[in-house]
Amino acid sequence: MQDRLQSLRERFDSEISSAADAAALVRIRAGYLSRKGGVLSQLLRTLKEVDPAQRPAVGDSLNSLKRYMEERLALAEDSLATSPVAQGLDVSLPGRMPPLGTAHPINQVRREIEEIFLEMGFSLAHGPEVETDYFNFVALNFPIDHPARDTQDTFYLEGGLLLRTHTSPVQIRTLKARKPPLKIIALGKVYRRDSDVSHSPMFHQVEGLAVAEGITFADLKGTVLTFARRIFRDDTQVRFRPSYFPFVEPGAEFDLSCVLCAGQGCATCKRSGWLEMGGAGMVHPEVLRLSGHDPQSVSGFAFGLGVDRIAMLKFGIDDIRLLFENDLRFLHQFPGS
Ligand code: 2U9
Repeated sequence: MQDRLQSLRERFDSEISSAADAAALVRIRAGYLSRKGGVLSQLLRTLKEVDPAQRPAVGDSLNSLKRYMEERLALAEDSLATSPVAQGLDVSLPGRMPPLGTAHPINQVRREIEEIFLEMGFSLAHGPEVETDYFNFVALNFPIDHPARDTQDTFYLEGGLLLRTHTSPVQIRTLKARKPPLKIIALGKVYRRDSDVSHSPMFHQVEGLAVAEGITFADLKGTVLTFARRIFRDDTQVRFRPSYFPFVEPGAEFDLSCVLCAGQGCATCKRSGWLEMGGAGMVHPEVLRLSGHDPQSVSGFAFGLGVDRIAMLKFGIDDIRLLFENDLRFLHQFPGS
């Protein structure tokens, strides 16, 4: 008898757990507890046929099973009555999607650039945007009367501080703190007093620096070409033109074959087939010396390019200022990731 009660309880439990609505509960209640056809009521009626010695124990078990079933049924009926579905919620309605943000186009390009240089063995370096005259100019071999130091071009702050005009101070700080060999890139915001369709007072630069024994201009050319082919198209060509920057010698500017017309000539490259991309060179011996390195035993290359310009070319944006107005109608056009 006790075994029979146990299996009855198990069957009841499984029916209760799978009961989906009030009608199912009514059926279960009738099946087990109704006076006429309920299994338990029938069993209670057969109690008088049980051996009198076992009758009290069987009676107790039957009654406690009955109480158990009544409690569970009452609980199940309660929770169905208060469930959201019982109160009219339509669970088949489509979900309300929360608005998701996306990375700003500059940050999308920034991640791509960092990924490429990390794969080439560079590590990322960071530094402050508020700098001293020493790290921004002196350590980079800028003469005291260089036009970039003019208050017309540089944002000066109180206390002899300034907003960095390039990311080069990050490389100086790294050069002073570490021993070669080192290969770093610094990508971040820089500030210059300038504003038109192709200049914003705040813009983004990426600069690379490699210093070790035996570094040559050929290493620089290979690095820039590899980067250009990864970030734009894999048939991109690079050309270097001699130029001057106080912190490199020899210095150069480099152009890429137009990423839109592949050098055929179009409106973007002003029919020339080439796009000006950035500057580069071998680190000036004086810059190495000022940061505590012997230019006789190590050499280095460095390059710099504008991140915003890369983003504008990749996304077909013709006014740099659009990137910094935070107009969602503009930003939504670059869902990226
Ligand atoms: C150290 C030594 C040398 C980084 C360099 C340039 C040339 C350059 C501009 C390109 C367009 C900046 O974004 S832009 O406006 N950059 O022309 N940058 S070489 O040279 C360094 C940097 C750090 C210690």
